[in-house]
Amino acid sequence: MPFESLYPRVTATRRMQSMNGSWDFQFDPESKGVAEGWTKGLPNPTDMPVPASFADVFTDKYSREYTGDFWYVTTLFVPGEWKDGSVDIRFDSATHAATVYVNGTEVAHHEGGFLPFVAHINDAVKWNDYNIVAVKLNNELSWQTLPVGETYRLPDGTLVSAPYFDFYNYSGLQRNVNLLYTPNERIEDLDVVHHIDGSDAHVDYTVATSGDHDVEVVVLDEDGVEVALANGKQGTLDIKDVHLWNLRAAYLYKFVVRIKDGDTVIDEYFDEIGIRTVEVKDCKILVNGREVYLKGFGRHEDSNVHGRGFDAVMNKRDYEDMKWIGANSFRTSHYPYAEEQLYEADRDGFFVIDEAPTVGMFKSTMNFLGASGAVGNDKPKTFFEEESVQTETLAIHRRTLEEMVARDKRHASVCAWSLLNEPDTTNEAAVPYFESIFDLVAEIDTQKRPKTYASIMMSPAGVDKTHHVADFLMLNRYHGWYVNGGYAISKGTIEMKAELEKWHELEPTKPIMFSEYGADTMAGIHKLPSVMWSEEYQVEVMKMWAEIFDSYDWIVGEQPWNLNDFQTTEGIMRVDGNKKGLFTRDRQPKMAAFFLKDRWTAIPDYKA
Ligand code: GCB
Repeated sequence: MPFESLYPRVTATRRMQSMNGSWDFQFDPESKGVAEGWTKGLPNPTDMPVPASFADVFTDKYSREYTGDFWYVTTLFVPGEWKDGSVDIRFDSATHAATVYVNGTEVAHHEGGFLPFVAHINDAVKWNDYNIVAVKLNNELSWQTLPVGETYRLPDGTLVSAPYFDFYNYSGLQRNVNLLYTPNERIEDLDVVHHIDGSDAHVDYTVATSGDHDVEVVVLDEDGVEVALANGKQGTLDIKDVHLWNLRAAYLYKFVVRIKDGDTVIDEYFDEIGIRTVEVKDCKILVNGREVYLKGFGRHEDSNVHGRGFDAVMNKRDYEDMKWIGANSFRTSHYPYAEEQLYEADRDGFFVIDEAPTVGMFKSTMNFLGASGAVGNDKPKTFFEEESVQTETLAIHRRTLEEMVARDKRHASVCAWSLLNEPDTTNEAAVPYFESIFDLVAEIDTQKRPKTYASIMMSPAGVDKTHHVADFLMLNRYHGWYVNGGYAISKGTIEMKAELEKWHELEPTKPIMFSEYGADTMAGIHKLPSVMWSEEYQVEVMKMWAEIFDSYDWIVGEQPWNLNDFQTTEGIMRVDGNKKGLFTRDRQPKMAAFFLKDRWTAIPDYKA
């Protein structure tokens, strides 16, 4: 699906009309919408803003917790002058599955709630006229959805989702929706691979188009001065005295691609691209050949009332908070974030570990099944021993990775891939599955970025069967919270160091970073001496981990959980959500944020 991988833009040849705004909305608990003609209008709609999650705009619990089919409908005027080109609706995401209809005709179906897709609508539209666009969504969870979970019925028949993951199952049209016009002969993809050669760079590029005309690629620097030019769908751009993209010191070139017929421009597309290399070597992560130390966070796209709805204001604040505290990186836990977030990371020089929506692949009380009290934990087999996981889920996972790499491959900020969060790696059955997805990404990512997964505490060194596939190790560990909490915190240090030394013995050349650690902390609870949940205790937990990180030079980064407090399914382990944020849900710092600011602003982004 190359075309949807291009972030939509207006250029000399492309047009775009936002479809954000107020749509008609209705739940369809009996899944009767198609049979009853809802594709042409909803019988009893309420209005719903796009983009947003639907859950938190409602005041009743049935609506917030709603699981099943639901519909969004809007009226769309399609300009007649666009008839000579391709007209498509691009959904930046639709969570988790969507079928799109135009004037009652099905035009697209997509599964997976965190990556874009397009509906090609030329054959279904009335030109220069009003059209009805209807989207039937579904937010049920299963072992074949990413993220993974279950859906069950209450005695009265109400469907309930039981996430195997610790964040609220927000859904809906949560990102931008745009109507696009592109010429029929169009640019469909652009791929770049960077090589640094002294003070110069060579960029190998490949352009995919839907036709045979010549392609030209021009590179402009930040002052708009042309610095390189090449012709052909494939080639190399030579950039003299290159300004490299570096951590917290970004530089972006504008790559302009044109399909030309003599002097006539048939199609034009551009992207802002940073030039840098990333590799893992001798226990180090190197950006442009220089050793980095990662300071940052696991995050969520989550805010009050908007839920997971795209929120440019909150995103901006998150970047300002991360800059204030001295961070240089984050992980898109636990799903690919909106493309606007990656463009911001490109501009601000953040090292992003881009994570697939592959979370919940562990059957135990810690996968938040227990926390939500929803379903039993009596499964005899481990996750990867289930046949449907090795066949259907694997196929879906592979397709999702293809979509994610296609969308995110040009971003300088995307420096590594996380292919799973906390999977069950305790059993050999995980091995062929992991090899399949890691080999796939090695093949399709032409920049050959490092690949990894976030390891769960129940699968420590010696138990984990899959670490051989990872280029660097990422550990999620909760000493000081789920184990060895409170007064026993010093025991956590001893146990963690013992595990780390075992990891280093097993993988003596692989760098290790911490992708999660932390403590739930209710902002405003102060206690002397500290108790768990107090702000003082979160500071102690951060200090305990800092001492561990500073003990080994093969530890290459620290990303506490989480940047902000965030919403989860209700349950006895969560007080209106997960409170491990260093900032509150409204983006104000807790005490421990000041400790991290002091620590991180004293640690340089590059070791040398
Ligand atoms: C984890 C998960 C994360 C949870 C976190 C927690 O290991 O990866 O999604 O929110 O622990 O707070 O328990």
